[in-house]
Amino acid sequence: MSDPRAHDAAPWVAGLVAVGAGLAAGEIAAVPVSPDASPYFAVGSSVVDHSPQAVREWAIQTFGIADKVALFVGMGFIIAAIAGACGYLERRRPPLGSAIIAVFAAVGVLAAVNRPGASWTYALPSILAGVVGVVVLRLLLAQLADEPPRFVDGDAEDVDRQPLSRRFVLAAGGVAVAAVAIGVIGRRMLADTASTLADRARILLPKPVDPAPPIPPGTALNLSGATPFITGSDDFYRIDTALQVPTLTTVEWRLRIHGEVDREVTLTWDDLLAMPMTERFVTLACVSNDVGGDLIGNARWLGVPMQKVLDLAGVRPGADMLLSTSVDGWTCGTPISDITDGRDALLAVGMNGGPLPIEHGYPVRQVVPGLYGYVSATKWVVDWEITRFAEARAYWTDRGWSALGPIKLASRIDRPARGTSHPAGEVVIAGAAWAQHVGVERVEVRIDDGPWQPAELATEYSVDTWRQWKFNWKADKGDHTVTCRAIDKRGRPQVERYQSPAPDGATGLDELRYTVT
Ligand SMILES: Nc1nc2c(c(=O)[nH]1)N[C@H]1C(S)=C(S)[C@@H](COP(=O)(O)O)O[C@H]1N2
Ligand SMILES: [Mo]
Repeated sequence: MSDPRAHDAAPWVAGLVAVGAGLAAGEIAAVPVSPDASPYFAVGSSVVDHSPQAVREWAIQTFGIADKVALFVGMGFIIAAIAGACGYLERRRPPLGSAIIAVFAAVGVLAAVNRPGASWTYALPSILAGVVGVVVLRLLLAQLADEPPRFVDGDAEDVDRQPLSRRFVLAAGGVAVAAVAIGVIGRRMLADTASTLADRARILLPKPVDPAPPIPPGTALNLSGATPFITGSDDFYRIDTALQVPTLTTVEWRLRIHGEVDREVTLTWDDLLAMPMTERFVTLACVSNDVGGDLIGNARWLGVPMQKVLDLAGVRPGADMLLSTSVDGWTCGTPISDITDGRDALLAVGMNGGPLPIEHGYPVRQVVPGLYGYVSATKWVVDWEITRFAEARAYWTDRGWSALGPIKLASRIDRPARGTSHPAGEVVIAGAAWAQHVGVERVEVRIDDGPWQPAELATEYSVDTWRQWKFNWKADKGDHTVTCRAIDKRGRPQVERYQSPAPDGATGLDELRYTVT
């Protein structure tokens, strides 16, 4: 009697299949509404938007650019556990399982109608998901309850201890297959980037009237294992809060400029493309980049100087913040003084010779040398409000990060890889250093507790790009620690004391250990 029967698992399976069917219904129902109306993604996005700073930092530190995948997998496990429990509870204490599904549907409704630009129709997919979940759960459990009790030795067996009915297996299997099919079709239709990709393939970008200066010889050291000077668009780090990449075409794109301006202006793609274009290499960095981290990249950007775009509207005296908003409602506050001081702040349409990749902000994004991405680099940008730091807050400043985010001076060791062994003799250490909009003056290397020794610097391309360096180390036997530090053109060395990225960027020195044999 005590041997485990498949029957014990049946209510859990019923819960899982029912919730899966509900989610699949939610996906397909979101197709005519909006990708943001999908219950799964609406709740996921709200989790991202409301997770505390420490959790976000932990996720980026632990999973890096795979943080979104980690969130999806984590949510999947949590939903599966709750779904199974709903089946169990509905069987034991009806209608508790149905009630929990209804609560989750309500959470979906709330999350969806609070997405940027949402209307009441965003509630419908979650409502449908809840109804389908409850109905399927009840129908499946009814297949179990309908079994007539079997009599063994004259006793009625416990209802829960009967062999699984064929009807239950067929029903659960059938619904599961249908749910997977519908879910996959719904997801494909929601994540449809086809029209954006077609738009991207069709457009022609103008030649810059002010092209990027050529790369002088000696800028790239071309050492294996070291950072290339130019980061390819496919290798460029991606950080954003968008669980589904926004799909905007150049036909749909508008930039509305309003707030403390002399006149409101709305730019179309053709308006923007008619303006003279500038092309520059700029090294973009994320504030979450920890010491030695790789959330940084250097690309060739093509765009219109942001100052020229501001001039179309005319910034009123006293305004000090450009509050930019992306099509998916992310906001960013940039000091107007950093846009108008002559640096190459671009409203960019091109990256490394092509249009922006969709994940990097197609069709239009901002790039401002010297500022971390969270205060400057709005992707899929559609709205500019001219305002004041005293009046407005942006996405990450609302979550504990500093309102101002100048990039901190930093350097990194790229090769040899951490913890590797090397024969005694010459070991070439190399890396990169950056002090955007100030410039790197010097890089120094320290072996164990020895003196700081100068590294050999690659040719500087510009103060807005990172600079490569190398150091020929005469390594003797033993375990060694190699540390690097940069000094900027203002004569300031890197801050040695470690500080984690929050709230305004990491400090501390990159330090790698090697074994020499
Ligand atoms: N719309 C939008 N733009 C955004 C973000 C975002 O979450 N949403 N993240 C910013 C941050 S924190 C960084 S570091 C840069 C990263 O740009 P990339 O993904 O092209 O490297 O984009 C910025 N622009
Ligand atoms: Mo960032």
